[in-house]
Amino acid sequence: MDDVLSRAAELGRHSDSPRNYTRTYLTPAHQAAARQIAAWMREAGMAVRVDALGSVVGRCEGPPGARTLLMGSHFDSVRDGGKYDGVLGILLPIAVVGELNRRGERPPVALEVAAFADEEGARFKTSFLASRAMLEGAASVRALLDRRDADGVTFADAMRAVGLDPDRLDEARIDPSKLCAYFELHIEQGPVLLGQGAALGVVTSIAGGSRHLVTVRGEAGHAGTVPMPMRRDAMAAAAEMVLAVEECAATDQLVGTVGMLEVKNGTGNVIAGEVGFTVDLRAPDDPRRRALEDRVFALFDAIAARRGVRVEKSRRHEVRAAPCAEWLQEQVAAAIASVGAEPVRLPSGAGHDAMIFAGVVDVGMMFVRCGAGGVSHNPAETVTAEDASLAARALLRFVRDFRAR
Ligand code: HGY
Ligand code: MN
Ligand code: MN
Repeated sequence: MDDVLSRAAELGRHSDSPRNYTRTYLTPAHQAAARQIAAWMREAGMAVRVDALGSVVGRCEGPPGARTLLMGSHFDSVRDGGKYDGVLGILLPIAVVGELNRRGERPPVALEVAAFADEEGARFKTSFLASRAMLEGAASVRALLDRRDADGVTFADAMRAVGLDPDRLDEARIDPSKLCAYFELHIEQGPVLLGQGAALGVVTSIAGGSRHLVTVRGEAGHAGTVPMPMRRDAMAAAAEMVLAVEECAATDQLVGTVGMLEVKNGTGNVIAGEVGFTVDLRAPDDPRRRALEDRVFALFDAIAARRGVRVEKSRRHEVRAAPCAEWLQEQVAAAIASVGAEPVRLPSGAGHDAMIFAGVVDVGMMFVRCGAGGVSHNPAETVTAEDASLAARALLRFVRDFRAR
């Protein structure tokens, strides 16, 4: 089958930055990657379309009247990320469809491979944008069109710049009743498979998450003249809140992350008047995540009151925890076992487009072992050629033996 890792390396050269691998929504690098993916889909014998949000979808017909197994993942990235996050879940299904066509084999159902244009949301602070739009159309996107990126470009203008029309968002919608399942192959992005000496895993569930933007407002002042007890220092208050996120998540054995923090008009000799930061909270089930949110935000209010600053929290994104259907787990496990690998079952701490589909169709996921200690969202992210080849063979078997329920 196609050499997926060399294709991942080739796609990795399409980056917004010459210094690292960063591919954000609708940039020139993103569009070059989209064209390359479309070309590989055509080479594999698929009919290809680009949807209203810029996702690239390849289709391989199945038996007359058969429903569709949708396989997919994303081809945008985080900043300074790894080359396999999302991309592997696009390239491996393309390789499998190509192999079926080379063998002259018709799949048991129709197959579609979706390369989602935006999942990480790094450019416009969106999340799961492209998969949401496939199911919700304009309803999930229209409110984002005025968002601006770091250069002040609006989401709508970024669409127009690549020939997409913000007034035709609804055309991205698909009819989920035509799907028999959604399947996503992804690197694990963690150390579990590595720790168990397993190359492939069966995902049992996907942790839910929420992301918040927190703004702390104190009083800017002169670093040399304001006595410490008289300060309403937004930076010191934010720092205490950041540590509160870490402490609450650790205590609850969940995960909480502050990934971005920005001081408004920050200057070395000025007491910070306003600080903004992000909070990302995740849990295997929604009640535990909401309890964590409540604890964290109650602590923010107490810290703000004690320090005489104001704190505002706005929820920017929330996605519910999602189960992987048992019948799909069984078929994924059988495919992994058929290539001589141990089908280790594990939950996903990372979010995936599969969560968005879980609301309307049964979803399944297969993980591929992450090298380098299981690190991801980091340029050190890696997959071995052996594991990629084993994943391709397992995926081929999964597709050939697939039985819709
Ligand atoms: O944040 C996530 O879990 C995914 O990488 N978007
Ligand atoms: Mn990611
Ligand atoms: Mn991903």
